[in-house]
Amino acid sequence: MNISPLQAQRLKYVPKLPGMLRHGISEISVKEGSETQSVADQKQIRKLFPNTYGKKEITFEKGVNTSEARKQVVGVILSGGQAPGGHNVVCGLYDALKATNKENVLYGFKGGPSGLLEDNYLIFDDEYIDQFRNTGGFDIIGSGRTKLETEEQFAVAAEVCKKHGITAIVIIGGDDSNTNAAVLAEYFAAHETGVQVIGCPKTIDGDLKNEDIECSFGFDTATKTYSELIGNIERDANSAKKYWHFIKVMGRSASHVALECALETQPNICLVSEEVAAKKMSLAQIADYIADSVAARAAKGMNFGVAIIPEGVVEFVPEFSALIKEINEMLAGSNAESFNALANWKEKYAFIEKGLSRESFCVFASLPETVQQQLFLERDPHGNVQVSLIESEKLFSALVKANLDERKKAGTYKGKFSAQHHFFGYEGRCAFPSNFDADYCYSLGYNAFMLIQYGYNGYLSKISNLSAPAEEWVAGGMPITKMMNIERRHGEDKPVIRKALVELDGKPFRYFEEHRETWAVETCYTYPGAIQYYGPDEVCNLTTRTLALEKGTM
Ligand code: FBP
Repeated sequence: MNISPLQAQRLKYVPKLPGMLRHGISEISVKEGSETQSVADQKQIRKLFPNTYGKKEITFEKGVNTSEARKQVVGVILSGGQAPGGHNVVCGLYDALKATNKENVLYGFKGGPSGLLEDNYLIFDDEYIDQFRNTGGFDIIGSGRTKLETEEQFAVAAEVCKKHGITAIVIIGGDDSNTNAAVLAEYFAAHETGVQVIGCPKTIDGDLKNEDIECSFGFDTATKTYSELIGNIERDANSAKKYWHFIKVMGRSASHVALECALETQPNICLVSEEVAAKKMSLAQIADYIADSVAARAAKGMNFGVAIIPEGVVEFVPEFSALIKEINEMLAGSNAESFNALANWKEKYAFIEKGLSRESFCVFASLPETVQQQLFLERDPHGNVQVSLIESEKLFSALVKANLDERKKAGTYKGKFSAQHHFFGYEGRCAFPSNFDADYCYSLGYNAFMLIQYGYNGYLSKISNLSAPAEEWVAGGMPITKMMNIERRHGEDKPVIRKALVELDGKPFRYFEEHRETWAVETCYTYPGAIQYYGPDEVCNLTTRTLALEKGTM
């Protein structure tokens, strides 16, 4: 096979399990804790999940394995965006399943949840799975974004499970996919199918976390990959001393990725969307804030810098989200056709001016023309503006330039401003998992099988105490309903796992807040370098700063 030397070495890496799962399958016993309640809206959630609500949290420990000895046929699905370590979840699941009983079978449904609905699968064996150990990507079975959410889909899923004698489904996904896992688990229980559902917390965005889930897998590797690149750019900036780099990093909604990268690299600026929303900052205020740093550094002779922009920030700017809402309404139904039929941008611009309120048109008019046009390019299947396609790194650098031009006219700024733009997203989602993600993911998968073996349904595989060495990690499970509340989605009240945004009174943000004024003016860059897989513990078994700060180990 044609593989790189690093991949050849990584295939041999033996992921570390929590101490309590290291004794061999026959010595893993379960300890039940107390019954659980959903984080909010207990009455409604209980009503919606009569069969799976209120179950007990559980922990595994050394003892006699008392689980029922029955043949297990498990199906696994990778759902949503790629995150480093997904292959190891599958490997851990497979190894625990085979270690329990050689006759057990693992199905992999291909291309995401649609693989289950279309009965499109492969059956894992040693030879196939061994090629994917400790590698990045989801190509072992592929992933997809089909949502498993309707009764019709659940009925098809039940049929497919029945056909293959499947006893459990493991869904590896983010908050939405695990919400759907909980609904599917309830459906299977209500219809007495005998099929269990277990979820595993995935997403590079880091927004699937709560008091039970310390972090989602993939966040560690993705942020380390982006931080390496940002550190390299910082060093380039500090060498050439002639560019301001505007770097957008992934994270559809929450700013955990941007914040973690800032903690790792100490850039001059990092926007945090949650703060922008809390302070109701306008585009002009944000531009002014960045321009202050540019001007202060220029006054010290430093016409260079680095600014990190979270992918989702524009949606958190109140005036911008109001503009998007108006555009969506303006182009609803057949209006989109009339708009598209207009001959040129000048005519379109006049149409837009007529259709928007005065406030929104002012915001629109202040945008660079490329960004204005991006608002009308591709629309999502519901006809809405796709905010992720807006090049916010270019938007902010253009607004900063305009701000600096004004300062120049007023004689308050004499520097030079030349910008470079970058977007780091897909670069990090399929990197070779760091040792942390390789170990964490393998443990999540191994643990998911123990939950299946002990008969749990509607649980999330939970590994905690993650800032300690793997030996001290704690393995167990938590009912997904515990993480749910009711939120308004598409005009309806829906039970969903609460998304974790950056907490402005949390330790990671507070640390950033304490240092950012200095970082904005001085050059305090730190250069994390590439992820290390071999070598001293302090470089190859590092957790994220976010986790270290949250757990008080930094
Ligand atoms: P998940 O929430 O499914 O893990 O995906 C997150 C993410 O990587 C975001 O950071 C990004 O905005 C989005 O996926 C990109 O999606 P796509 O892969 O469909 O372009």
